[in-house]
Amino acid sequence: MRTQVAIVGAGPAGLFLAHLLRAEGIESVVVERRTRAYVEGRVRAGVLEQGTVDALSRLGLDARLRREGLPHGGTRLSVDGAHFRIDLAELTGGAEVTVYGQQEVMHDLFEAAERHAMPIVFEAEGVELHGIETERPAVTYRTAAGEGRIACDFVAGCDGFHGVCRGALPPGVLRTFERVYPFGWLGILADVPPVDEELIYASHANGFALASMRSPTRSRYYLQCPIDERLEDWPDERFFDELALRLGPDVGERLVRGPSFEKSIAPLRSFVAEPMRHGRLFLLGDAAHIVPPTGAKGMNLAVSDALMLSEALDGFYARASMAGIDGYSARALARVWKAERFSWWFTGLMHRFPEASGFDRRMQVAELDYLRGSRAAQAGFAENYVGLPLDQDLPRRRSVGEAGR
Ligand code: RFL
Ligand code: PHB
Repeated sequence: MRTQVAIVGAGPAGLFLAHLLRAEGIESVVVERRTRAYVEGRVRAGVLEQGTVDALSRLGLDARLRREGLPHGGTRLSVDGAHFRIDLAELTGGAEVTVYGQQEVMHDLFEAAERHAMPIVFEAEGVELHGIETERPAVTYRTAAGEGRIACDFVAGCDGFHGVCRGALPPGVLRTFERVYPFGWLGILADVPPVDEELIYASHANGFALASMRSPTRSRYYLQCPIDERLEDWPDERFFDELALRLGPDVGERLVRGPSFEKSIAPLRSFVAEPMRHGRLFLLGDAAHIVPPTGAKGMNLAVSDALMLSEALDGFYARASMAGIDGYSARALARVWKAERFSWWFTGLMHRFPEASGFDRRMQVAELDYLRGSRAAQAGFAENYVGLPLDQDLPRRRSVGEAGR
């Protein structure tokens, strides 16, 4: 098989890239280790930045999102039960986020891929990259049908944190930066109406909690927990009791309880691998960087990487320009590091750290109080939360200072 771009991994980074390339008339083949049902079934992200929604619109893949997605013009923060709202739309000149699960995004991307007969090889084992330092790289794999080989011009490594592509860079090229947090998020899904119309991020002496949702009838709730916690120790009743406590009495008494149908613990990590390109191999999404989920940035970063790489490859194929390809890593990393900073900062502000002293807690509470009372601080939060533009020095909307004039 021969194509222009071989894409390893059919998560958000890989499938967005395949669709963006198709829109530019560039051929690709996607190679995925799992089945479509498995990839679509993974319960993960819930919040789409404006730029992610715009990308789906440009691809003509936003019909269901417009019907079922929940636009949020604000988000709530809670400190030991006292709440305040950050008006995202007002502070950013009209930007919003949209609550629409990663599962729904994946479903829409797979449906459209099927409609357009885009080639995706599922259940591909033993994926290996070859010749990434040459102009003729290749990807090989095994399926039940036998051995496969894709000869290509470029390889896009979209295979997530545990994939093989990052490891295909020669030793000594890659530098990695990492912070592992000493806690996890225990998350549940339940078919009960969400406790609030907007998300509530709660900082409590017992630890962090998040009240999120998937639809007007489906809630997604999270509790900070020790990383070695056992799911069996968290029956639904205990989960809801603790959630109500951390959200505080006003909100806690509105909480509708119901049986969870998904329960899992996710570790929290900040991680960046540099560079994001070597020779003819590019890294995108979780293959290159991980953020803790506190800022809801992970899937959105996968999409912005795909947008940047599709522009770079369009420059190569349409104008024989190497500029975008040579600039991809630095351009992507500039945005990645800012999202890393925001997610790290928001995680540090909201969570209970095992080694934290009384002084440290007072610092968190003081900063949250400052955020509650300062328009400037809220504007900085809002600008990051709705998503920075692809290139920050080229503003795509009114600057924060102009908002509300
Ligand atoms: P993915 O989604 O991990 O997809 C990688 C794909 O590659 C396949 N693969 C391979 N294929 C072939 N050969 C191999 N050797 C392979 N190895 C792996 C895998 O099967 C998979 O299909 O990476 P991608 O595309 O970079 O997308 C990243 C996002 O999925 C991730 O960042 C988000 O889910 C993170 N995240 C959130 N992001 C947001 O933007 N907003 C959120 O609200 C949000 N909440 C979350 C989250 C992640 C969470 N967990 C469980 C980690 C909440 C949670 C709890
Ligand atoms: C979610 O709904 O899964 C979600 C929402 C916001 C976050 C992280 C996860 O910051």
